[in-house]
Formats: sequence, C-alpha cells, structure tokens
Amino acid sequence: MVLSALTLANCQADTEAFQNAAFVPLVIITDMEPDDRIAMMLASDLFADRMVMVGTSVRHAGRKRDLAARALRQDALENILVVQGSGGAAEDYPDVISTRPARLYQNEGKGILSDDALRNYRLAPRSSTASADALINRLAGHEQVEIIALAPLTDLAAALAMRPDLAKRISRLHIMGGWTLRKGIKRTSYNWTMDAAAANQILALKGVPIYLHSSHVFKREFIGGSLNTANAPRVIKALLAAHEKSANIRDFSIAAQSWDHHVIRLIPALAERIKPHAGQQFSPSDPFTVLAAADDKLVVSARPVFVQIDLEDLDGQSGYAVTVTDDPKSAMMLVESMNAERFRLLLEDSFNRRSSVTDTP
Ligand SMILES: [Ca+2]
Repeated sequence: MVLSALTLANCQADTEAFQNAAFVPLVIITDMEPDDRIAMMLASDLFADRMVMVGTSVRHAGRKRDLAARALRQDALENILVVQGSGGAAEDYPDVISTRPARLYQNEGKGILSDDALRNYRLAPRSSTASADALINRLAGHEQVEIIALAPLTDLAAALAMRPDLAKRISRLHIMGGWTLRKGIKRTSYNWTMDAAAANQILALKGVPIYLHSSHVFKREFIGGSLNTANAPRVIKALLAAHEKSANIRDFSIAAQSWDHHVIRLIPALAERIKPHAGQQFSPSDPFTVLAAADDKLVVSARPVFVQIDLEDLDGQSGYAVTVTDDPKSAMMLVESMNAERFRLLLEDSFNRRSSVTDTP
C-alpha cells in the first residue's frame, strides 16, 4: 500500500504546522490550586517541548513555586524555569466571598512539602518581582511567546507596564477569568477580583490575540463549576485509577482534600455541591484553558468583545462590575460555548495514560 499523494501532503502540512507551533515558547502563570495541578499535568502532556517558564502568584507564592517545580520534576520536566511572582497577606486582597478561601488558606503544601521547608517559608519574602522580570526576559528574547494565565494577572501586567513594547510579541494569550452573573450584573470571578486593576490593564491591550475563558460559561456547562462523579464519572474513575502510578495525582489528592474542606468551611453555599466529592472533584476552568490552547475543537463558538472592569463598583458579596461590549475589531475572543464531551474524553485519556506509566518519584 502506498499513501495517496493527498494524504501525504496533508501529513506534511500537519507536521509543518506542528513544527511551527512547537517553536513558539509557552509560559504558564498559575496559583497551584487543585485545578491548576490538573492543568499543569495536561500542560506537561501537551507542551513539554516548548514550555519555557512557569510563574506562581497569589498568597504563598514561594510555596507555590516549589510545588510547581515539584510537579514538573515528577513529570521529568525539571529543566523548566519556575519563578515566584507577586504575593501578599490576606489583607492585601479584596475580601469578597470568592476570594476568601485563597486569602485565608494556611495549609498550602502541607502533606506535600517537608515540615522544615514549610517552616522556612515564614522567613521568606511573600512577594517577588522574579516572575515579572522573567516574563520580560522571555518576551524580549523571542519573537513570539504564548501565555496561559490561570491566576490573577498581576505579574503579566507588571511586566507590560515596564515594557509595553513587548505586548506585540504575545502570539496568543489565554486568560482564565471573567465573571458570573449576580442580581443581573456581571461581577468579576476570583482571578480578576484578586487584582482587578491588573486585569483591566491586560483587557485594554490592543491587537494582542486574547482567548477569554469566563467563569459564567464553565458554571453553565458544568453545573456549579465542578467536575465530579455525578457529571464526569469516567473522568474521576480514571483520575482515581492513576493514583497508584502517578506522584502528581497523589499530590493532587492531598491538596484537593485540604482545599475542598477549607472551601466548605468558608463558603457554606458550596458545601452541598462539593462535600460529597471532596478531594475527588475539581473545577474545569484551568484544565479546559490549557487543553483549548492545544485543541481548537474544544471551543465551539467565540465572539470578539471589549471587556472593562469598573474598579469603583465592588460588591462585597461577589466582585467588581464588568461591562462586555461586542466589538468586531477586537482581538479578544470570548469563548461562549465548548465541546464538554470532548473535554471529558481528553481528560480521561490523559489520566489513563498516567495509569499506564510510572513517573519520576
Ligand atoms: Ca488557578
């Protein structure tokens, strides 16, 4: 049998497209919450060849740096630069319901990092400019850089405030953030509420291709914004089956147990949804944002928009008011609907692969 010329041509075109894509370095900004851990595993699967930097942000950014480095090491990706970014104390962030778990969490890394290491973080600086500096270096050193932001946008905004000329080097920026609807008003969800000024600065960028993944879509597609045995039984079964083989999934379980119970204590409204699945559920938003950066078929529809946050209008229950305007000229695409079934299959597939190999201890 000989491959038809057409098939061969298609293969070559695919290979070239892959090689071109493979040459764009990728940066991930994360706050290492449980769903970020799943997202990081997917990024290891998909972007091992071009991931050049991971920056950590929010409270315990130093612990998060070491947790991210550990997660990459467990996937044999110890060569990727991992840097601590902006952080702070609880009082440095707006106090609304969605920010409370992150503001008040004390157990970051507990059961995963050593007790000595955990003690030492008390003496270490809470916040670092290393992530903003490294972002500048990555953008200055490459014609194009792709960025996936799974955390507040503080460090990217700081980098571009220092070097606005580098914004044009961002080939694609995938943002997990957005809003949910409260009393008929769009209100920022967690990532944007934590640093709304930074989010506004990034949203005002002109000409940067931004793919916006908003909380309101995830809440709609996955009731309440959780993947669990009720709405994704095969995904969770594959996750649990990989527990024995994958150090990263074992770390996920420890972090997720601790985090979920913390959230249940602080946000009783979520208890009913999370409690039956504590430690065995995760938010789809960060994993989806990473997968969608590699797989166009996950996004069913998107529309160009201009988005602005009203920094003067903070609701104590939810977040800042958001205005969304249709704008055919905008380079920012709001993802409006997704292929949830394909997403579940890709997650299941990734966990199944972790069941079949023993990774770095
Ligand atoms: Ca996150």
